[in-house]
Amino acid sequence: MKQDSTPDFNHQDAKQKDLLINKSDATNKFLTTNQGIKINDDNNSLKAGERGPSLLEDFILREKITHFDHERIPERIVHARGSGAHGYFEVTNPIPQFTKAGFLQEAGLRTPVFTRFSTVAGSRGSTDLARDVRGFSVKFYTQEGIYDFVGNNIPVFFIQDATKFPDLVHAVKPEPHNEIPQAASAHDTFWDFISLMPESTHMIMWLMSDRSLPRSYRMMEGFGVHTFRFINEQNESHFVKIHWKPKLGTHAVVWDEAQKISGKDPDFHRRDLWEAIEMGNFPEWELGVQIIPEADEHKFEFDLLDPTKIIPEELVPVTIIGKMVLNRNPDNFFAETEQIAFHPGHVVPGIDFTNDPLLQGRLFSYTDTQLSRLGSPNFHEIPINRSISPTHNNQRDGHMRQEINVGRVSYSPNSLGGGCPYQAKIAEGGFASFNERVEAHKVRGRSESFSDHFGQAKLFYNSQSQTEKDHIVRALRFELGKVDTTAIRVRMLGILSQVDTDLAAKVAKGLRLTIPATPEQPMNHGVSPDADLSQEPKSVPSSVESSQALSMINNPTVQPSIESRKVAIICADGVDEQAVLDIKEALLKQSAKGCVIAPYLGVVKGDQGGELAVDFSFLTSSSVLFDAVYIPGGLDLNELSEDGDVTDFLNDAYKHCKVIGAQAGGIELLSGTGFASKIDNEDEGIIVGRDGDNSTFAANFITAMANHRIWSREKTL
Ligand code: HDE
Repeated sequence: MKQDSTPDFNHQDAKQKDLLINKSDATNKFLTTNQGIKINDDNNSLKAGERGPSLLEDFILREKITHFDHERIPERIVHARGSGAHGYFEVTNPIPQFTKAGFLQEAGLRTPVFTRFSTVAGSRGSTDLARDVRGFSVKFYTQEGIYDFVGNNIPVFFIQDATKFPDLVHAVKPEPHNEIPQAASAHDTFWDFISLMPESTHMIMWLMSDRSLPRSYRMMEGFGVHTFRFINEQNESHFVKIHWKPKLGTHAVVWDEAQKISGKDPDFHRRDLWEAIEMGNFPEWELGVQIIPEADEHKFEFDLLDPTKIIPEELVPVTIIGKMVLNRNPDNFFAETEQIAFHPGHVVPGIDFTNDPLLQGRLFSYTDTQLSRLGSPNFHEIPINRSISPTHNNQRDGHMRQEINVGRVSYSPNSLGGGCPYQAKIAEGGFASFNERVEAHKVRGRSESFSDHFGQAKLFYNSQSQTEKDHIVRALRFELGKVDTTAIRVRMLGILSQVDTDLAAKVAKGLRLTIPATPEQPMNHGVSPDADLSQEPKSVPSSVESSQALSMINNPTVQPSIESRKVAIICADGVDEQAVLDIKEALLKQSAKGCVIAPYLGVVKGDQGGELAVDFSFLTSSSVLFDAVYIPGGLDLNELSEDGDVTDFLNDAYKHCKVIGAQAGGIELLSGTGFASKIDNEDEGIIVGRDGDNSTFAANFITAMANHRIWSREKTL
């Protein structure tokens, strides 16, 4: 059935209502066994005498321990580490001319969603700040059934064919003999594989860029990666690439900062998402589409079916059609975030697949993996996975079946059940696959149109600002520097030289190696003698030389803002309390937050006799957990400037290109900790206020912060 044509604004709550029947709240309730027996003593097991052996009869002990013994399920083979939230999707610009999907038909129509972000390589307990791709999955509970968007924060992928996925994942995961390193690509097996797979070069440029170190899940883009199809009421198909654009812009941390955050707060992204939602700073993205008519399928210098390619926005602009707002944290991590099961094959009428060979393989994998992860073909009955539109079919039984199907009929055709459940005509909302004509020989091969492996890697590199290019060089020096086998490093230099000779030379300089004169032909490793080697990797120059949308720094759509940013306010007894209150208020007006950091927890005494609550001590926080630092006047300099923690705090903030502000006596503290020459040289990110005008100081501080980082501090390579 098509979605109601009148916008139903209550529909956004439909999933919450659906989940209610499974929620359990123990407030003011008795403790019971799973069989409902009230428990009288939860502290002692049943024994033969107070000092004697436990009795097998103790069904309460056995039930409790047995359940505990089985609490864990296998973690996801990839994307194990993740965090999620509920929210809604709202249509802003309906596109019925392209798709008949009910949830995209009416402006204002809201559909409930659950969105999960993840890293790829690390285990469930690994750090959020690994250099890695981020998963970006959205489950839409539409009135026509479940639609899953299962994308990444990078618009291309490492490989072109699904059959290489297990190899890729084996290569990047911890090495099998010693299970080292955790959540890191900087090791031999990963770069061995990559250096032999030139098709991964474009993806490697993105992975080595700051895209793989997001400042927040709320500040990253999402991409469907593959080309999909939209199908309209007339059964016409258009190709589509799907984009999510974050309202807060796309921002990253720097690598040294990422590594330190991993120690100080490995839950940094999880906490950030949770706290933002609790504070009412609801994360928001716009949904955009690039639409390509069927007739234009072969118009580009790359193949639309090749998942290692983007469509530059200069060739096909992104049209915004809706927005997603995440406004509710889960009640229970396991029940919701862990048990949610996404699948790119969960589509609704109006959305369909292409023959992208990576996508085709994924269509098999995602149901299959749930069978071992969630343990049963009934995983769709788990509350978070349950469709809010009714489900009826003749599938029956299996582990943990919840539904109680009534009647004697579980087959079709039937007459005993009146032929129910009925098949739906297309006009009644029945899903019919797009009737694409396919006429071909059965081959185990790859289209020649997939053999450009360097053209768009160059486009990406050329589109970066100098700062971003330098970060890519440093990332490659780090990653390859962690590789023990010199031959792998050299082979990678050969690949990089096909992207950009300057890039390769700078990486080579860092590794003290020479770029090989003739790059090895990587494809020839491990191929069978009769394999077709005619498709050597090549470089097709991109018709677009540089694309601003690919740079985070040059991207014109990112507006300066400090919304939801955090500022560390360094305090001690005697602090100018009015200055602290004024900056906090100024930050709050821009939806940012000031946190008081002091040598000790509790309170600090202000210069007017008031008290300021301390949020963190230097021991429980670190400047890597904040976006900027402010030092007010009136501090007890003896207490602060001799404390190495304060110096580390400021040094890290400076090194990570963050804004540091100081007023009155705070300027002395800054000078005393080695920043005197930087103040004199008028570093644009060091904001000083000497005249006691708190509001002008706050305005200057906020303006400097709104540009995210002071990149001019970094030495150009
Ligand atoms: Fe996945 N991927 N993938 N993947 N993927 C999984 O499914 C797989 C690929 C992505 O938050 C698994 O339920 C194959 C591309 C995300 O729960 C598994 C191939 C993209 C998530 C699987 C790919 C993704 C997964 C593991 C190559 C971006 C996390 C657990 C053919 C477009 C979803 C699970 C969540 C998860 C297989 C490639 C995104 C094993 C075989 C390309 C965001 O089924």
